Order: sequence, then C-alpha cells, then structure tokens
Amino acid sequence: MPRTIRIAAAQMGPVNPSEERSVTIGRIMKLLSEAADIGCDLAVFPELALSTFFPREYHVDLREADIFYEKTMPAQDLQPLFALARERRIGFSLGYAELVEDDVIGRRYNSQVLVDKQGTVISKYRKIHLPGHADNRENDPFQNLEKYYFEVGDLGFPVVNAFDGRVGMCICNDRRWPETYRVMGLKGVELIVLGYTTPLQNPRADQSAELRQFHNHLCMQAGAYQNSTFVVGVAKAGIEGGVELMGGSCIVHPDGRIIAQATSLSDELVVADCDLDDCLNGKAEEFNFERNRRPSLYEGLLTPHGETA
Ligand code: CDT
Repeated sequence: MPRTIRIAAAQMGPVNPSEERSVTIGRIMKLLSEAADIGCDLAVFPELALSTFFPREYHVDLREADIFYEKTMPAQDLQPLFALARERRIGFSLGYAELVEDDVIGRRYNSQVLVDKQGTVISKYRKIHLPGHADNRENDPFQNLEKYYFEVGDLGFPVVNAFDGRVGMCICNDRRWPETYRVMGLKGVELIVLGYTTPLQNPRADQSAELRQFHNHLCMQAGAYQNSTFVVGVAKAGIEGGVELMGGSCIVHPDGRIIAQATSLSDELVVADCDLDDCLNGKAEEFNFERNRRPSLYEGLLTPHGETA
C-alpha cells in the first residue's frame, strides 16, 4: 500500500519592505488555497515568509525590528490561514521570526512550524546554522545579520510522525550541512521540508549565480540521497529590498533526483506526488545505518574542529 502524499513547494516572489503584512498573508492564503484545489496534502512556504528578509537591515537597538516577530503562533491575523488549512484539509509548513518574551530582552529565533490538516501546530524547529554576522557592515553591498537578530535554535532537529511518514524541518543555511540531514536521518526521517532566502551573489565570495544555484541543489540532493529521504526546498525569490534572491524551489526524491522544480521567480506552486515508501529501500540497503555505519570510527565528529580526546 503506497504512502503517496501530494506536496506543493509554495515558492514566493519577493516580499518587499513596503508590502503590507495583510497582503503577504493574502498571498500565502492564495497559494494554500490553490494547493488545496489541486489535491495537495501539504504546502511548504519559505523562510521568514511573513515579512521581507529584515536581517539585511541593521538597527542599533535590535528591538526596533520586533514588529517582524511573532509572539504567538498563530498570531491573531494568522487565524484565517489556520482556519483555511482546517477547512480545506491541507497541512502547511511556514517560516517566521519568533520572539519569546521570557525576560526584558526576550529570545529571538528564526523558526518554522509544521501544521497538520486540522490546522494544529504539530512541530516547531528553530534554525541552528545561522549564517552571516552580528556586526554592522554598512560598506558591504548587502548584509545578513542573522547572528545579530537570532539565537542558535535550541530544539535540535525534531522528527515527528505526520502525513503518513516521518517529517523533519530545517531552514536555509542548515541545508548546506550534512549533519542536519544525518541527525534527522538517524531518526528515520522520510520528508524534510525547508525554506530558504538565498542571494544570487555572495558579497564575500567570487561565485557565479550558476555556481550558487548548483550548490543550492547539490546539498539538498546529497542530503536526500545519503539519508534516503524526500527533501522539499522552497525559495523566496526575485529582487527583494534591492537584493536578487535565487529561485530554484524543488522537490528531491530519496534517490537524489529533482522531480519537480520552479520555473519562475514569483509566487508559484511546484508540485509532486511523493510516495514515502520510496524511502524504504535506501534505508534498508545502501544506507542501512544499523548495518553499515561505523560511529566508533568517526572520531572528532562531535567536536568543533575535529579534535579528539
Ligand atoms: N538565509 C540564509 O540562511 N541564507 C544563506 C545565505 C548565505 S550567502 C550570503 C544561505 O546559506 O543560503
């Protein structure tokens, strides 16, 4: 009996700083509704989907950016989105900035939730690999101040039973790290959903846009293959706040092939029917961890620079 779920990578075009939040939520609801129209079980939205990528702007007092953070999920104005999921019986995953107000300053995370077909949050992830820097580099062509605006996530990489399989999440830069996939692979993950906001240029490296897009797909395809899991990577694309963001949203099969890919830099649904049973052979044979992994010989993997005792 196959475990086929229809998944939409709900790519978004730019969310420019001047865009009203209600407009952005409207775009997300339209994509979710269209995904439901074509029978999708799950729609996956990008990193920080509810706003522009605000970590490109420096504020001397980081609390000036608190308007971009959610203090509760769902916030009041997201209730209609969750109601839509419930009414249309479609799950979704959404990236957002999270503010936990447990002291005067609070804790801030780059987070993502997984919501089931009843409109209930069933899992949360907080980004672990934060790229960029914490200092203001106003002479750079553009900045990534994630290390200033967010703390390193403290929830690990949860994998939950959902959508007939084992589902995990990660966010953007996490996708470049093999540890991300392997930690979830060891928990039996069959579907990893992630959002990304990736500039076509890296201000600190001389890399062509083609090479940057190649790396985007390379890491997700390798992670999928080496852990025998589906990976769904979803971009915020196009020119946002003056920065060119790559598209290339895709759905990767556990054998490492891209089975569906975006063709635009705009709001677009990228859809594939994913039989989670396609993960089983790889997990039982080529990447049978129990049989073939040799953790006692992987010295240094749990220390920062490979140091051993
Ligand atoms: N958002 C995010 O994690 N972006 C990084 C950009 C690094 S290059 C400036 C990424 O890994 O895609």
